Amino acid sequence: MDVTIPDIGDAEDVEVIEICVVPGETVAANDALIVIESDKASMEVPAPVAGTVDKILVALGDVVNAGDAILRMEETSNGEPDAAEARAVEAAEAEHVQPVADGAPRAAETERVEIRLPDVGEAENVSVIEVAVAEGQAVAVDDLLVVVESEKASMEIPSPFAGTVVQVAVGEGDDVEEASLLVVLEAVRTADVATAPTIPTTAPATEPAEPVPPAAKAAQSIETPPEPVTTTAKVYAGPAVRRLARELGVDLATVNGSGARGRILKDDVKSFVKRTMTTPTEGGPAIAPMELVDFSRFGEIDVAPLSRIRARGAVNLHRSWQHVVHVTQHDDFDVTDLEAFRSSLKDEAAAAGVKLTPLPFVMKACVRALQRHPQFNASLDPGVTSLIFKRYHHIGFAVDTEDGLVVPVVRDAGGKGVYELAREIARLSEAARTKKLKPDEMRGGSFTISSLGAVGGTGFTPIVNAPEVAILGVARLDTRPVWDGAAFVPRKILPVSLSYDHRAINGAEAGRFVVDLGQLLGDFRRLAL
Ligand code: CAO
Repeated sequence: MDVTIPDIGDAEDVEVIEICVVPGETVAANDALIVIESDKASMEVPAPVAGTVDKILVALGDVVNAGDAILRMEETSNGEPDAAEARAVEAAEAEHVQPVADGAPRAAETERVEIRLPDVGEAENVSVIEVAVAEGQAVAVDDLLVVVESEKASMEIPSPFAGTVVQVAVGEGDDVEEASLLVVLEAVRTADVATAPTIPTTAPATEPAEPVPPAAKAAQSIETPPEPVTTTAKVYAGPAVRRLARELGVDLATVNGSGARGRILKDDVKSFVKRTMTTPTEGGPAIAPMELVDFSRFGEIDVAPLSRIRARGAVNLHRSWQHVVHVTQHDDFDVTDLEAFRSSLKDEAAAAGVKLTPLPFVMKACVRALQRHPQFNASLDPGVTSLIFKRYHHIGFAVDTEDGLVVPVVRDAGGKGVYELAREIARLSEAARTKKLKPDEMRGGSFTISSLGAVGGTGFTPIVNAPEVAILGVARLDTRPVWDGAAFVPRKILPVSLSYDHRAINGAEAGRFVVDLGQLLGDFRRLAL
């Protein structure tokens, strides 16, 4: 027989997200065959009868609709209800008649029961995060109906009775409080109900020895601790959990469920990720991924995609942050004389069409310091076995653009005078801001300067632009009172912060580099030495 997708309400074009069986597998009636998922919910398509799977007609990711054939199976006759029994079971279903172990259906009382949210303690802002049932669906005792979540915990609301869902009074995202109506059940009450879980109305009247029907599995697992779910074929989890697992790239088949009957909860997925990520590996403990928080639960939000520059920059910065052993050395340079010199050049520079900011002077001095301290103009090989010294001095500088940070490179900065450097900086930053930089103008840097001087601040810790090994952060120069041994005198002070890769450079070397740079900027004539 062909098994088809049942009526799935308003949902159309639902996706096959899980195939729970393989050809040749024996299934009991009601065993999950596949799981489909719409935008709002996921749903297991159960085996209508016990039998053997012959052929699977869909693949993961296929889009299906009600009536589509998903699987071909052969109904088993051994131990299965014969046609008459099957009809009796159907009749029992229709009239809420409870089949019992001896196969003789007997009438059961049905009663409308309202399932309301129980006492949720101190919890505030409780909302529905998962609705696990649909109207018309048959449920067994302890089947999950709804999952609610407060700011601190999530809570499953199971069905206290077997029966049929006649109304689902909440939707995902609804806010609820104690006693809110969740689900209305047409509950089946029999004498057995009080003492044992009710066999769902769809269970076969005569239980075959093997395979074990789902109702029996349910009964077993209520009495004994739930078996961990370990096979891909039998993942038991709701849509929200499946969505979370997909977002985090977790294979649910490898997660043990701690919920009723081995159901996988969100917390199980999170603990799994945490365990996996913190299991020490060769390179040390890995880092657990950030969780996606639904901020809209706390207030209005806007979501803007990152520009490609920002997204790529984020990846590069993160990589550098993880690989480079960062140390930042701070210093204040007395640049009073340099500032006097720069002011004196203003008219001349303007006549030459150049804007002389402190940056080209800093760049010029950096090249000289790099020549004297070549390990700052180097890269570590990825295996961290050698230092690659560069004989060229291509200096990158960070440019703030509306799309994010861009780092153009001034080539052979050592061979250029301050005016020429100023022109190059102006040209490249203009090109960066108007998106006209050529790829070659962003490659090959051997050292980077990040100047926030025009913006402000007294210091910051720049991230090394790996595979370079050092970066100079320049903050805003200011006039400060400095003690000259006899009195406080006003001096122009330029705060700088040198971040470096401690794997390639040791602290004393960094100290010497910074002192040297300070002397060069303190007395620019030293560049001639
Ligand atoms: N202290 C005080 N004033 C400074 C200064 C400093 N350290 N550096 C520059 N200024 C002044 C300049 O003299 C100029 O003043 P005037 O307009 O009076 O002449 C003004 O600030 C603006 O300078 P600028 O920004 O036009 O030029 P620049 O050479 O200093 O910098 C550039 C060029 C491209 C680096 C800069 O425009 C920029 O984008 N900076 C941001 C870099 C950034 O985002 N870094 C952080 C990266 S995260 O690591």
